[in-house]
Amino acid sequence: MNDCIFCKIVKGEIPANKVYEDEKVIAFEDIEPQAPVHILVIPKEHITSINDINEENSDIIGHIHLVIKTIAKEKGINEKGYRVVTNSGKEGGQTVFHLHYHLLGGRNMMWPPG
Ligand code: IU
Repeated sequence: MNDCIFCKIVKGEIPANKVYEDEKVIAFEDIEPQAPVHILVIPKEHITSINDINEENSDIIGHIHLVIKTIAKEKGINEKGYRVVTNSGKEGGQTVFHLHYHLLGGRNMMWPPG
C-alpha cells in the first residue's frame, strides 16, 4: 500500500524507534505513548485489520503473540502484567489502517476502556 504510513515504516521510508524486527514483523515505540511501555507490533505484509485475516495469512497472528511475549519480557513487564489491544475499524478506535497490536505496560490498566 503506497499511502500506508506503517508500510512506509516497514520500508524504512519513515523513521521509527524499532525494538524488534524479523522477516515477518516489526515492532516500534508508539509516537504518542499511553503507558510507560507502549510498543506497536505490526506484520510487514499490509493487512488492513482483523477483518482481513484469513486461512492463508492467519499464521502471522500466532507469530505476533510470540513476539509480544518476547518484548514484554525484554521490557520487564511480563511478570507484573500488560495489555494487548488491536483496534478494528473506525468505531473500534482504529486510526491507522494497517493491522497493529498495541503492547501497553508499566502501569495499572483500567477497565472498561474508553
Ligand atoms: P490505532 O489503534 O489505529 O488508533 O493506533 C494507531 C497508533 O499508531 C496510535 O497509538 C498512534 O500514536 C500510533 N502512530 C505511531 O506510532 N506512528 C505514526 O507515525 C502514526 C501513528 I500516523
